[in-house]
Amino acid sequence: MKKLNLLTFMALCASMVMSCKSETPSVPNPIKDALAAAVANGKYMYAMQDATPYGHSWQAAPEDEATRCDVKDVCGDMPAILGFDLGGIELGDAQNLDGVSFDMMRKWIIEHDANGGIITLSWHLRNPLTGGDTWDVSTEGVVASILEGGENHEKFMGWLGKVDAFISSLKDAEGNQIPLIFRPWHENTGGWFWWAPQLCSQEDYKALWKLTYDTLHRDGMLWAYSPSTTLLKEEAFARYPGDEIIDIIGVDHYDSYVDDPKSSAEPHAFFTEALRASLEYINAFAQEHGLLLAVTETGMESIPCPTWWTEALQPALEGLPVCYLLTWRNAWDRPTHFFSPFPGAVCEKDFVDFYNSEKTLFLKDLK
Ligand code: BMA
Repeated sequence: MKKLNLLTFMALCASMVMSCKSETPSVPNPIKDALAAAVANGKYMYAMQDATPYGHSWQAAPEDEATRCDVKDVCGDMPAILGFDLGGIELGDAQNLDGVSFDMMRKWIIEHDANGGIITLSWHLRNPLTGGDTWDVSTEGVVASILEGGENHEKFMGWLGKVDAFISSLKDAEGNQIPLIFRPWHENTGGWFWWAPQLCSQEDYKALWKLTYDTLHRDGMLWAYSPSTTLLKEEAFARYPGDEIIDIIGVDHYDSYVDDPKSSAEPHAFFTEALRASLEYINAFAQEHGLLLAVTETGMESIPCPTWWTEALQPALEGLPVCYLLTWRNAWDRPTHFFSPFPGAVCEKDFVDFYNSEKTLFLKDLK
């Protein structure tokens, strides 16, 4: 992270607006400043998951010199934030669960940081108790088994060690640690990951966060808590790990509308209203706890609506201090599994309008 000077300058004002996380003297944090500056200026950054390893019907080869990206092919600019996933690193795999080489991931992270961009990492790790995947919810007590005293504690500490080694290897040209947003244990209010509420107690879930933070935290790292969408706000906050750990709070909220968008005058009203309602109560919590607010995951699979970006997504964020929004990956090998535009997508023109909107920040805006 090197070239955030413009936004960093404005962050001085932003830091006065935001309430402080704690009484302790704050450690300089360029990405926190840049995100706060975006909010202070009424803007939000655009983030995309797996924007560089592949896109709709293409995959990068290790020998590719230039970095390609579906979104760049549409609007001529890179996302401000790139999201990558560490799932698979825990076992020492060379590629993550979606076939992304960790060596290539490191290369893109270093390049994006050098260009002034920001990185966020998620972790769809395997189930340490059953050996199944991250969606294996067949057994209770997985989290309890990896906490101190649990039968899988040593094993899990080894897994955290692999993550620690990867993060440590993210250095810029001057040898400085590249700052990043880490977003583990996400969608914890849903029932689909092994850290789901039906499989672990609130105390164990919070202890998992503390163990992860105590093991991996270093200066410049921001921690994001992102429950999946729920209209029960008590559920979203019951497992909140604490202000001493969390910097960013958000929600993973998708538009699952599947019918012909032309069949109704306002086909996405439900999504827009529901996302907005979630963001409103999360924002109240964020203000109370001195946190940044984000839409940590969103999108509409296959984006059949030509105006989804400007008419479904943007109105949900209007007037709220959202610092970034992330749309999910465009799988190269699943033609309908995409959440971001590519040349030829029906929402292509609308995405350019989204790009040109005075609210959005892409990579060139951070320079
Ligand atoms: C999900 C899907 C999966 C993928 C996982 C982790 O939402 O995209 O295909 O393996 O995310 O990236």
